[in-house]
Amino acid sequence: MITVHHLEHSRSHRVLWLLEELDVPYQIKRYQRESTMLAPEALKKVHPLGKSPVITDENRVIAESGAILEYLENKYDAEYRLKLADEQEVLQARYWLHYAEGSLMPLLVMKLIFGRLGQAPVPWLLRPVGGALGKGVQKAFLDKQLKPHREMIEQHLATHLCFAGKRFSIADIQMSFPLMALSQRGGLADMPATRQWLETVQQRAAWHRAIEQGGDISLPG
Ligand SMILES: N[C@@H](CCC(=O)N[C@@H](CS)C(=O)NCC(=O)O)C(=O)O
Repeated sequence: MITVHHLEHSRSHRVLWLLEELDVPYQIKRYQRESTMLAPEALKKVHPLGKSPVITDENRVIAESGAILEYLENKYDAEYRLKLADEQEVLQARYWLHYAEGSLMPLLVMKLIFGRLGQAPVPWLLRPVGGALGKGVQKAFLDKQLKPHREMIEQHLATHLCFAGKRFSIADIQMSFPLMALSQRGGLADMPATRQWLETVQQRAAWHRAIEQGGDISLPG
């Protein structure tokens, strides 16, 4: 039986979502975030980094959401519910699967950190300086870095139904998390096709079943 080590409000929603899409039985082991928003120490007993998602299946421990999605699809999608056959779509899906965590999320995590330099746990005396520094780095560096990403994603979704092309795939599941984070950290006002895509995928029955199983997902701005 697959066990999903599920941290609340986290990337492990992706794994629950895929399992629901594939209708594969699984069990959830739940973890609450600490007051620091970090994962509890208990997750380090499953995998040395102590991050979520991580799954166990037949004595295997698999971490990294992209690797987990690929593993589950290869092993449990014999019916090609989401698996792609068209070579061009397979290549596109692979690009977005890796891009989500390799290129986009690091900038969004930096935005989260620099956006908090004016808050606890930064000592209160330093918060005005920290806040100003954080805003400056966001404006001068991060927002500039993010601009071509925003344009590339919007252009892609304005001309394709899904990240792979025409068919919904694990690339859409993987991209959902950074796009929810982007919507909190910069907004999607100038990205109408991306907003539309997000609304559409969030209407899928399996998305809702994953929320029922794992709890709502709200990401900090
Ligand atoms: N690249 C990894 C990132 C894993 C990750 O950072 N997960 C976050 C939750 S969204 C986490 O465990 N945060 C708690 C912590 O860092 O202690 C993946 O895609 O699985």
